[in-house]
Amino acid sequence: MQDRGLDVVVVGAGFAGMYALHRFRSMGLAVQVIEAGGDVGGTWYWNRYPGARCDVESMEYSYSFDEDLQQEWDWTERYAAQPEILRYANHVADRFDLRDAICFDTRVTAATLDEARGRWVVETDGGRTFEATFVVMATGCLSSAVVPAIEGGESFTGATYHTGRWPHEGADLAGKRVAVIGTGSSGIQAIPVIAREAAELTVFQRTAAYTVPARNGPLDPAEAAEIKARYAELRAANREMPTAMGARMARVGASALEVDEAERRREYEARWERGGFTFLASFNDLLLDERANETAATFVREKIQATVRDPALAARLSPRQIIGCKRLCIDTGYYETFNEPHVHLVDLAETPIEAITPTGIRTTAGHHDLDAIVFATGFDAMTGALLRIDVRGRDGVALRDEWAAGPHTYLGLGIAGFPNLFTVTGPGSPSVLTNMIVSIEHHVDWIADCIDHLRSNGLSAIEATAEAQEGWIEFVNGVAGMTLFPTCNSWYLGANVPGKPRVFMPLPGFPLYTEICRSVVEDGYRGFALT
Ligand code: NA7
Repeated sequence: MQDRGLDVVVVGAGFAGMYALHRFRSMGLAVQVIEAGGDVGGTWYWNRYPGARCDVESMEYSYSFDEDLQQEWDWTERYAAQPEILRYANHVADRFDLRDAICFDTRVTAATLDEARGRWVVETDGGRTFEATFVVMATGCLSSAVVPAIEGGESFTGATYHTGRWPHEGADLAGKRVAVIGTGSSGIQAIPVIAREAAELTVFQRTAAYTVPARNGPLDPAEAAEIKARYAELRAANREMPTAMGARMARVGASALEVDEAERRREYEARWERGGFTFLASFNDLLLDERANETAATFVREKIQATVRDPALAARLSPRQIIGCKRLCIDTGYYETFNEPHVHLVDLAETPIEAITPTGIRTTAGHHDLDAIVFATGFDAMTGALLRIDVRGRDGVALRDEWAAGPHTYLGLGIAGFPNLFTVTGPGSPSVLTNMIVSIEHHVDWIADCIDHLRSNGLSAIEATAEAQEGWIEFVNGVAGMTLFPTCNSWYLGANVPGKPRVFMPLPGFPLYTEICRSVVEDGYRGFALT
């Protein structure tokens, strides 16, 4: 079966795909969304692990495009848990009647440009094919789960789970001997919750992560009302923040090295007590200057030592890398969990995993008998979901080949050789370094305005030029190189996936980026060829 009369195919029905559908449809375009999951929600559809929660505050992690929507929805907690965010996604789908344009349980396998006809042919695993003028990849930055290849991985006879593909019916871990491999955001959220039900919990840590208390709790209705009363103003202020969030706790212009030790401590302590990402906004040079960064890192290590009773265990849990270089984690009771007698830490730097066996995990120090293994091992970030699709542009060139040495885009929106194909929050844009929903809305609006521009000027195609693309990559590398981000083995760099090219993928700094996108349009889509 083939659907031919479409203007746009959108791949993915997460927050990006849902807004794209709504926005494009309200312009009168014929849109089809294709989604691998059984319903809307994207990352919040898949990540159902115990403790799953957004690390951006709920009043900020929500759409701003519709005033009535943002006024009518009431969040219950300061940080929304996965079920509540999924309810929100469903509410949006119902409210804007999105479902009838979404083809669920269907994975896009290929997207091929038919150059002669100026159409994209999109193939799916269900055998259905779609044809459209534009393809918008709303495939998510963290949607391609990675289970590491460990010897004997298939031999384990107990239950295995990945946090990013958690079973809908849940996992019964009560009274079980459970391993969690991985201590990124997912592991750090899941570990305290799993510890409450497991008989024994063993955490396998490759790199200790920095985590700051969430101080989650019921959302104060007075605070929510106060935010809603001036929502537009707050959203606008957030768009002026480097990470597109946290304007309410901004501190502008102070270097950690300009103030004395006592003032630094007061600032860190206040933000530690408030909880959340705002800790990294204590001073403006924490991700620019190693000495400044070390003051914040030392503060957190001291907190770990004060929380974890066994000093040797506290030392193993203490990270050494730059704080904020990997995404800062936000936790509820993470370090405290390690004071429980049934919770154990295996430091893989000291005793690496040798193999998974039918009954557990063997390290160089011995065997751990297990009933269940939870992989909290992350994602093939930013490019994984895109490259799983066989995307072919001009002359049949495969995106997989084009990106063999790392992703090349212009603005994280367009790719030379792939006309009329857009990436939402693609590599080369701020994306994962920001509040994702703000970046998503910005990209969808930019793409919508672009399509509108083409239509109203009788143009049929837009394509990034190779020169603009090369210049953009240099620019992104240059900006990233001025920060401390490239100094550690993060998934921003692709370092967590063996064999993946090490390229720093997101662009730090949301306001500068949006300003560039605006000026590109103002200059008649500078760097794009319009035909
Ligand atoms: P992350 O942040 O990529 O964390 C994955 C964790 O798994 C991290 O601690 C990794 O250690 C560890 N890992 C990965 N592979 C292995 C192997 N082979 N052996 C042992 N340990 C391993 O993913 P999350 O799901 O926690 O979070 C992703 C994002 O979702 C997060 O940043 C938020 O934006 C939401 P490593 O640090 O690589 O040494």
